Amino acid sequence: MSLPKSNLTPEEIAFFHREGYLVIDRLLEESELAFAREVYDRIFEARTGREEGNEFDLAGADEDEKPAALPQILSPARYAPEFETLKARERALAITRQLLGEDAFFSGDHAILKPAGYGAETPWHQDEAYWDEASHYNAVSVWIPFQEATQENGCLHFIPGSHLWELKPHHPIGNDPRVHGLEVDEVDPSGAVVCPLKAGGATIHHSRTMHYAGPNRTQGVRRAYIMVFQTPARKLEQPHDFYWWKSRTTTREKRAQAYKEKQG
Ligand SMILES: O=C(O)CCC(=O)C(=O)O
Repeated sequence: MSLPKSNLTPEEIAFFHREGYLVIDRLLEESELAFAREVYDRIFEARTGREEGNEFDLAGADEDEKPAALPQILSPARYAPEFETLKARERALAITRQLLGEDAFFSGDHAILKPAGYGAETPWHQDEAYWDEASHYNAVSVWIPFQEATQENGCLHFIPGSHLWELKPHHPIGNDPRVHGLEVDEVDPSGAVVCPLKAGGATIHHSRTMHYAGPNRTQGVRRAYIMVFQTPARKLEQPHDFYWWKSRTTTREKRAQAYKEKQG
């Protein structure tokens, strides 16, 4: 695949490796924004992927009859291949290869919606706490808001340099085993950097960078589309112990299991 030339400067690359995040003013073309929003709203409106366990409430107990506090869809491009056609995908891959190495590849996507007026906060966490405890990762998330992202509607906050930390212990949000979302046990956010963005801008963060997004206190929805890129993961001789997954009883898992059994 011929990729657009990535335009990160040596200073930007050095900034990412030092701070664990990077701000890109524009990743998604202005002309693609309205289309991207339309596709995004369509799949959230239809709760696409719910039966398979791929649509759920990241911050709540995920009961069918209650509106989700923080709706999330895993692998949205599977349901809306329009996302694969966005030029931002190729651009993000080219940028990521500058940051992680030429063997970096797209490893998945997800979307997190903060509904107008009540979308919940995304608590402080490191992404790797969600992943395989037996693997070592060299990975980033490219986070793109499809409207302006502000401190009021839930832009990202990062703790500079935290990508160099060990993976910290996490627990389900609110210590509720029915909740899929994770929160770090302890963190001092006093040195955090807030990263507001224009629509179609992006932040890139390392898979260990400690990050947070506030609740949506505005009258508009906050849409974020996230692509994950990584180099091939390496198996750890001494796996971590992600005990926070072991006591989990989410309805998302139950739906995923039932769906698998139905498929045979
Ligand atoms: O969009 C959000 O609220 C949080 C995003 C996030 O945690 C991530 O992209 O890793």
